[in-house]
Amino acid sequence: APTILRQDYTPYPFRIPTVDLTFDLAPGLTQVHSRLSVERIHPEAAPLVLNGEALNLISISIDGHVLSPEHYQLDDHQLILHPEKAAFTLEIISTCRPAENTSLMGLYQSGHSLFTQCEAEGFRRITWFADRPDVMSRYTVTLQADKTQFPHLLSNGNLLHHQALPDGRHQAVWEDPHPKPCYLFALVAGDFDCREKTITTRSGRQALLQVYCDKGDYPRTAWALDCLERSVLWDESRFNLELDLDRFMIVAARDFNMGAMENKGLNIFNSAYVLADAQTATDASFEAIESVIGHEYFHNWTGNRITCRDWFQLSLKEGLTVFRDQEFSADMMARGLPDSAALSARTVKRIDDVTALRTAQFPEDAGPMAHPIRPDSYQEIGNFYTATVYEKGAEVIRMQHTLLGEPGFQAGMAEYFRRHDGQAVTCDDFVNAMDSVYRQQAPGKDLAAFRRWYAQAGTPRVSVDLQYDPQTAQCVLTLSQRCDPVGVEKLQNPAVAKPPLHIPFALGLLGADGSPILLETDGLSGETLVLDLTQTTQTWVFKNVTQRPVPSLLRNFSAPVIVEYNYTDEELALLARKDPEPFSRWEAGQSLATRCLLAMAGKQGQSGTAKAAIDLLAATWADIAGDASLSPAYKTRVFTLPSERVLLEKMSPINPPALALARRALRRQLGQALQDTWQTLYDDMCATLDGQTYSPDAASAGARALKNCALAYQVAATVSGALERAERQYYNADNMTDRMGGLTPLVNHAPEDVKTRALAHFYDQWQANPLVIDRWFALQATASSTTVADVQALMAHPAFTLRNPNRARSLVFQFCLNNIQGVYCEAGYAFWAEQVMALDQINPEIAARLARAFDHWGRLVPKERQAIKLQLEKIMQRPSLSRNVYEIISKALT
Ligand code: DPP
Ligand code: ZN
Repeated sequence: APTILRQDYTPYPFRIPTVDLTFDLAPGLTQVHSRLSVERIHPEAAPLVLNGEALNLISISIDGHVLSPEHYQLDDHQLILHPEKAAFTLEIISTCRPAENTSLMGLYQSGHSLFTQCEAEGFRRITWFADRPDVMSRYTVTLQADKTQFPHLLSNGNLLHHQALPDGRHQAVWEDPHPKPCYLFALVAGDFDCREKTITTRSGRQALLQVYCDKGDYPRTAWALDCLERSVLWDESRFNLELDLDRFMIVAARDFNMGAMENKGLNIFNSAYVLADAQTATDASFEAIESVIGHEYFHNWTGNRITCRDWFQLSLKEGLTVFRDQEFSADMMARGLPDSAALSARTVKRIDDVTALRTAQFPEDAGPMAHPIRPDSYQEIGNFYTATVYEKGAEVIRMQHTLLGEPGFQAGMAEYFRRHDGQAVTCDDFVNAMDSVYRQQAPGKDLAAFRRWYAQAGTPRVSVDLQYDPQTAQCVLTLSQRCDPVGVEKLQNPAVAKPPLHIPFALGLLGADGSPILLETDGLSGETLVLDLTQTTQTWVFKNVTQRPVPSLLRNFSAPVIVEYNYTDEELALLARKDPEPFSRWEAGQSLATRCLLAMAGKQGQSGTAKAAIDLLAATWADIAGDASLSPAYKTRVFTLPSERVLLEKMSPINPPALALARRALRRQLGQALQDTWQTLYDDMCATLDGQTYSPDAASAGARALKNCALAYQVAATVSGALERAERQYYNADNMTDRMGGLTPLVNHAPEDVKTRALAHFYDQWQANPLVIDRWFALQATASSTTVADVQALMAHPAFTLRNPNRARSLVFQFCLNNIQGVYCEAGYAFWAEQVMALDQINPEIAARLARAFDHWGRLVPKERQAIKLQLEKIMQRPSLSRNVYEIISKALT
């Protein structure tokens, strides 16, 4: 497969100011009549190259004259014309086959409805076009279809008119006043329920907000519409950005590759991120829906009004928009709380975001697919919708926010819109706007070293040295950064020293009793300072430090780096009990737990090896449990041990089964050691929630989380009566969070008959709701006793299909990615390879995601490494691999 290079970018030689599309829609065969106005820019001789895939050509004409085949070249991917005029109208009539399109890119059928997905390169499956984000056009779209089968015909922008046609058909004409790249085109045809509300935007305009769903799902759309309205208000108040449309639609689709898609005015969503009510959705789902609805809405400005010049710039819109959705969720969680509680609520969100980064992005940055947030090359752009581009990209935006402060960052955003509204631009353009504000704020400083974050892959390490001199009352802090070569860098130039990055490093110092020490250095002073680490090694001297301090490092995770500092266990326990900065406080507890787990994993789960540290951890947790100033949500994060996937990154060589064993053993041990604590927490949380009707707000979600966390520890420790309590909670719950809170420990620990009865009851009750049945599959896929044979049996269940991405993810992905005890064996690896190859025939984007399950194979213990390598080679030998899977597997093998 050819490799596309960022440095090869050239502008498109034509403009296409208007696009006029007419669709005759039918699942079996759809006809598309495209009429483009085309204007040559330069150079004179450049041919007009249009992309097209899986299309059938009916006719091409220029200014009304039909072209005969000798006037164009056509192959499976391109249509090439050699127009003589400088401006002309090009008309292309073609057909495509939505019902046969299992890739879910382009126009496809889901249930009885038709949907499109065009980002990144799906539009070329609808009609021949310049399928690249820097060609922006005004769209007029005419949709024609059978009126009974497809009563709703939707596209971007405003509905111009709607009329009946002969033979039971009808027609809708939509016009989008905003020029857009074709990846933001969308159409939907189907029979839906719709919940709607008219709101008044800040400038006094009326806007219609609508959420469409399958018939019967209407009762589960209230939360989504509420989230959408709050997103509109939040973007006005925090970012000064107003909705620019008369109508904003969200449509839920059962079959969808991604989470959702920000098509202008017509967002199409995976139904998992739209539908929720107390009975069917967990607190986590409510929260995820809020975040994804916010994300797609915020793209309206960061992505749609200003879009990407080319796909290497993907993080321009994704990193920025993830940062914005993270801030939206944090603001929602902190809404109405007094300052200290608001800080704690925001920190819970920060902990979850950092955990997601460490779970998915740190491993990516250490593996064969490592790439900078602005990649330099790709074979298949679909493979670069990654945790690096999204989550690390958001961290890079957050660091700019930290460096400029909220007012400075908002000034930078305003400058970005002033310069580039309506354009397709680059990551450099964004940093230029921020840099212009930064230079004004801090004369002599600039973002030159900071820009390297866009160009370098790998997670930097910052090692910390702290020297204290009681005589002079001075504390000397030295920070040193390094970033080892990763991925392709290792092959190309393993010896190259990467230049240092600009790392905003927030820290504080605590006295032996945990009280904060005022930091004074270089004219700065405060209890938290953000140091500008821009060199390989830098030193700071803090004055008037009257006692040996304990450092609180990388507060609020001020940069996406790994900190190295030799804390004693007692120092970690002190920070976990006393650090006034809640993120570092949580981090210290996690570090202590990590020490216990790694020590135990080294000894096959034997806890004796880490007895002192485990006792200290338990004592610390007991204190935290009783700290009334901490919220239940925060405590739950403290009591959640680091996941296997986070821990794997800290082990060398990696031995996953040993880690899983250690984690189970430590959970059991903490369950036993803190029996009374769990009981108290469980009872307290039940009392807090007693008599309330279910609400997904952050405070009650936090109480449920802590209750279910306590219950899970009790069951893990086989405390007497705990299983029965879990069973009662499962059967009597009035909401899905508590139901899952009861069922999960049952599935993992209960005797076979209890477990089977509960699972059968669950299936019976929820079989009509696909999103709930996804939970049923996922729960079994991740249960510690589940084997490859069990998963194969579940795949034979009538409700299972690989064609629906959510269903494939709920069983196959969950098992391969999250069932460490089940999948790390020869049968597990063979199962994984089989599923990658099977999925590749159906849906290459989804297959390529599964293909990455063992990206870290090269760092595993030798026995596992060899077994996985065999499977990688087997996949590689497959003759008809998609470009998506080929890129992943070939990189894994180099
Ligand atoms: N729909 C995906 C997202 O919003 C890709 N743009 O991130
Ligand atoms: Zn996005």
